[in-house]
Amino acid sequence: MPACWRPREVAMGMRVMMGDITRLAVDAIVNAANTSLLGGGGVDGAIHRAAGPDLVEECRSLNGCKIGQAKITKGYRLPARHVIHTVGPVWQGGEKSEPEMLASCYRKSLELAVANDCRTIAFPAVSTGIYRYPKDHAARIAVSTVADFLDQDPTLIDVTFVCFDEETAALHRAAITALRQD
Ligand code: AR6
Repeated sequence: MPACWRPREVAMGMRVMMGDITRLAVDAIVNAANTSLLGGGGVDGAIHRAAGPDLVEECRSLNGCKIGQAKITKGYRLPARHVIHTVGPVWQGGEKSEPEMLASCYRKSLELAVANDCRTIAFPAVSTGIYRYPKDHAARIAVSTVADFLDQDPTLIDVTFVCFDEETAALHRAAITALRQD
């Protein structure tokens, strides 16, 4: 495992790592996509670049994806077997169902992972980049939604939050710690 991948916290089947999600050899990585599913910037751009052009070809056949939903493809040149594309909400102040939509992204991605026999899944911090969702709120939603899911479905054994910056990693670790203290 490259030195940049530093496991920081393991609790309830969840761990936090710093690093580039395109490097992870897990059953499924999650992409923070847009409704077209045809690529973009941020982690979406990185995933498409690493997977190669066959990924966008398969994505074309999916007819897009609604906010809060998820669709699955193969991983092509990625070390991950699958990519689960989910579309997070654009932050508009928090009164436009953004929390519910963000939670739905995590839940639907996990449901799709289980339905496709994926036992290891890695998430980026959906919506917290170009879509401007406040990082602390998003981390709490991510962690609590995944924890609720794992409580109900122990078949999905390993969930990794792959954070691109130390602040995001610290927020995920803090959210996991807070959950343990409940
Ligand atoms: N590995 C892990 N995390 C990453 C990586 C990477 N390689 N690259 C960026 N991040 P963003 P969004 C982090 O903007 O806010 C695209 O154009 C990043 O630091 O990728 O959901 C889509 O097509 C941040 O913490 O996604 C949509 O149009 C997190 O990933 C739009 O951006 C999410 O940032 C989606 O915006």
